[in-house]
Amino acid sequence: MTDDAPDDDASDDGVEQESTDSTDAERHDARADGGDDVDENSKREQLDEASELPDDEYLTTDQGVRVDDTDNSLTAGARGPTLMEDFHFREKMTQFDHESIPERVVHARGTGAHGYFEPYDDPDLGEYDDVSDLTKASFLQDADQRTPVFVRFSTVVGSRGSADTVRDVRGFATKFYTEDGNYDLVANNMPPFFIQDAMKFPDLVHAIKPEPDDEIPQASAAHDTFWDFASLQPETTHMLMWVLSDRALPRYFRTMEGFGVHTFRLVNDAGESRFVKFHWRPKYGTHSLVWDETQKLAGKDPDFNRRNLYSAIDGGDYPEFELGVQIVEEDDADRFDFDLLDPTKLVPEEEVPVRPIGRMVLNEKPDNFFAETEQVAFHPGNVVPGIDFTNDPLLQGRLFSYQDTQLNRFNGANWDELPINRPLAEVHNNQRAGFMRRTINGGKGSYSPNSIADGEPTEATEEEGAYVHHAEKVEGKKIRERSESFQDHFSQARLFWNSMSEAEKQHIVNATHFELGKVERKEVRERVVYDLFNNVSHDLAVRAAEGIGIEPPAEPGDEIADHDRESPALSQENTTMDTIETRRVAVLVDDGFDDDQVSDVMDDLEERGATVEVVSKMLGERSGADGTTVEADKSHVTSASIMYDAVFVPGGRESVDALEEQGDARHFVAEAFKHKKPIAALGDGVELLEAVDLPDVDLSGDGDDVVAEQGVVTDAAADDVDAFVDAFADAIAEHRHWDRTDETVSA
Ligand code: HDE
Repeated sequence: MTDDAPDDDASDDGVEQESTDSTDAERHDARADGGDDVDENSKREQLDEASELPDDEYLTTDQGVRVDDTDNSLTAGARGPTLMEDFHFREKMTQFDHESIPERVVHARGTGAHGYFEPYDDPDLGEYDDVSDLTKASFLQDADQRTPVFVRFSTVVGSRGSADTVRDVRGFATKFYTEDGNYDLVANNMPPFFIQDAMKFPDLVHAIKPEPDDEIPQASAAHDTFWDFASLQPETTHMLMWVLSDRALPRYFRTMEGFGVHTFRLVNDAGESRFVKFHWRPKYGTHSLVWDETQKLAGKDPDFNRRNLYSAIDGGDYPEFELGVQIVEEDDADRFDFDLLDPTKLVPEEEVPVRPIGRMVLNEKPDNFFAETEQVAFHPGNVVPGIDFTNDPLLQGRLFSYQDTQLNRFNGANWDELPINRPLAEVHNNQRAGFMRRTINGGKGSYSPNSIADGEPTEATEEEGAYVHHAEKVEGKKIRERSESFQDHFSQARLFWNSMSEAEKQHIVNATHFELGKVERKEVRERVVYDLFNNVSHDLAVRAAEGIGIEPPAEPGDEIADHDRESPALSQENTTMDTIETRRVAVLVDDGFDDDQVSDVMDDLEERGATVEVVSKMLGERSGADGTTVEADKSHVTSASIMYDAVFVPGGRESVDALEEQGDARHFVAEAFKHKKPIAALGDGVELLEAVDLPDVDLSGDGDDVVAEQGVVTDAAADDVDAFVDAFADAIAEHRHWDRTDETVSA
């Protein structure tokens, strides 16, 4: 938005122009401080305005008529037929019958949050002093300017009511309400995609969705049609590695990376364009659930990730992500052994580092799921000056699909007027009709060129802030052909496999046993292993084959990607592990716990930023040996170790004796151990760990110093609580302890 834009003048001097929409003035007012800078509060104000409740607290119909009885239909006699003239009944039922809109064909299950984005003060842009050298996008320039955002996280395959913890790609879509209009970064939590050309998307989605005859299975790729498709479409191989890996099982949305997938362009004021890959990096590290946890959580708390997003916001642990860019000069694009336009490839961070340029904080829950999270409509084609497209054939197809899908979801073209989709930037154009039009546009000038509305709204020049597409030179014959440079399907799949730690590799192998183990057709299982996996890694192919009843291949495949390259950035073992902020710790107690140990350890962990909850057999108050009381946050029936990142067992004779008797308490510790989580015990509490018989772990049974082994921290003497909490915090920061040898049940 530039100061000399003709419409600004119009609204500033208060003269109502024929072409000015009646709601534009309201939008203008809603902008923070009356200034030109968009503030993160202004979207909130706009939404509050839209949801303003009337002063009258009486129940009314949609026509504003007060209602006398909303419990009984109007009938002819107390036991007689219902009368058609009961307008309140008819309206109430009609509204109910039409309460849903078509769920998204993919990404149906989602969770949203409001927040803001702000560029960094001193962006570490290497050779670029200033982000303006890279892009003219105004919301990326000024560290003092906060841009409101709305983010929707989603799973892809399952229906709206499916579980949060399924094995799947996660969507990570962000709408930036910038002063130059809305910009949508519609990203996923994995950097490659399954296919190279949008033409294949309906086939991919038909194959991975529940099978068409019986609609089984829900929210899962573990069935014949998906693997049949994948086995015949080798370009899926790199993405298959990601989907089989821990990345497909994120523990919380706020500890998940995001990737723009495609190569986009950044364009600066001088019209210079560079290629860019977008990254979101979570502040507290990238973490995953283990498979066994996902299965149990799907029953015990199918809203696990959604609930956590909101409890984090409620508790002030605002989810935070850093926006980073990988920049490739246009002249440099040919230096890779893959094509930058191929969306099944990533740019290894070791070759092109990710440069942080700003941060996003999610600090507010939506007020209404339907109006905001369900009705938000993203579109990768929503860009602002300074951000542009490339010829990636997947991206090009998306530019059609998202607009089209919104027409289906909203039954018309006016979805962008809904409060959650409406830009903060002013809107002036000649579109003024269609289903459910909300704006009442005045005047006769609804065409261009016109003279009767003084030619307005007028087109802007580039200097006045108009979006001008990058003038890329394009020529070619009309053909249906996949570029030769898109043909290597195995090198990056191998790069990913090579980069995994041994535990991560084992998880991928375990995942193949589940996913392919559910495939009934043996020839499909064979094709996946022989034609795909065996060209990634012979080791992977053999280990996968062993679990799914097919003959392990004798030799590596003919197209094996024979290199030993690794990219450490791909392994979650290299994620942030120096903080316990926002981690959730369970304290297991019963009556008679050691008062000091409970309060000292809880206080210390909370001071370090962890969230600590008391878990006991039943809800209610528990009393310590010295008479202090704590309120149980959760009972064994409603919780389990799978909902926490770590477990602490304090001492106290009576409490520990009671816990030893409780199967649920013993199971809590044993299960946390199996899932490689940090466990700590003080004083008598160590006895509960002994009762569970944690294999091959040395406990401080002889009462000496703090012992920390494989993430199990104990101090039976309980004489140095500070040292104990230090060791426990180190163990929590590490997240999981893969060195545990117990393989009785694989995690
Ligand atoms: Fe989407 N995708 N997609 N997608 N996508 C949709 O749009 C589509 C792709 C992504 O929270 C749909 O509004 C095609 C890649 C997210 O509302 C639909 C192709 C990436 C969301 C659609 C792709 C995404 C969607 C369904 C291949 C990562 C959820 C509902 C050409 C960069 C947005 C809707 C939200 C949603 C089409 C591939 C991310 C049908 C045709 C690659 C995060 O339009």
